[in-house]
Amino acid sequence: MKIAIMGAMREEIDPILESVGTYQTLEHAGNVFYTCTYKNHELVIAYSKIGKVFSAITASVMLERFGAEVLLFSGVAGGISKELKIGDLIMASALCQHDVDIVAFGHPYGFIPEGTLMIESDANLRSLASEVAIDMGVDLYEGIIATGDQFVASGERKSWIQQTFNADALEMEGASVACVCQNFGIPFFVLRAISDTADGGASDDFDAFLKTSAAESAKFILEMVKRIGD
Ligand code: OS5
Repeated sequence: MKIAIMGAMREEIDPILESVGTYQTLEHAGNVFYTCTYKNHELVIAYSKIGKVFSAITASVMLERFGAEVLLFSGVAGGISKELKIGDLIMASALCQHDVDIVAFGHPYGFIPEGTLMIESDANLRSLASEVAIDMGVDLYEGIIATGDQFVASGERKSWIQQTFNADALEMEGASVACVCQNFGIPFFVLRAISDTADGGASDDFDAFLKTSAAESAKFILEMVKRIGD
């Protein structure tokens, strides 16, 4: 199967590239795409750069130009739920855009006409992930991930996102990638390991835990890849 694996930052895909062996590189549309064969699958791997616009470009290219049949996102997130500690893994049940605001026209926060407030990730990939978590002996949380073009480092903003969207974690790319996959009819899965708790100390924690948390997420995603199609 042709599988796309993407992250937003180089640090989020480096552990994947280090594990897959040899790969080819191809530059297109402002990104470098890494292709290889791994466990009988053809992989295309890339980091998009930060935010909704760059991640939508990368996801679109992976589906249109590289013909990916499934897309897995691996990276880090700010934790909202008190249950989530730094290093914990969360898979998105559904994703939304916390920075969409056309409430002046009577729409709820996050809603765009002809779109959906929440985009659900693929149920089969989520069940596979639950099995992988049991076999790896790791806790895997499932919940709503809220995406926006903001690095959230404020308790006030974090609470608003929690209350408005019932979100458990937040980041800057998941919902845009989900939107691309929904529109192309491609199954997708978003996994994030917590790097910070999106409040006053977020930037320091992010710097301290980006690499270790990204590695946790990457390791899990590669275990999933090994079992896709079994
Ligand atoms: O991709 C962005 C979203 N990621 C998830 C995340 C998050 N999102 C929102 N709020 C939080 N509290 C979050 N915690 C984790 C992580 C990433 C956040 S933006 C980090 C930007 C850090 C940075 N800025 N400049 N550089 C790094 C240096 C640099 C230089 C050259 C090329 C690339 C980076």
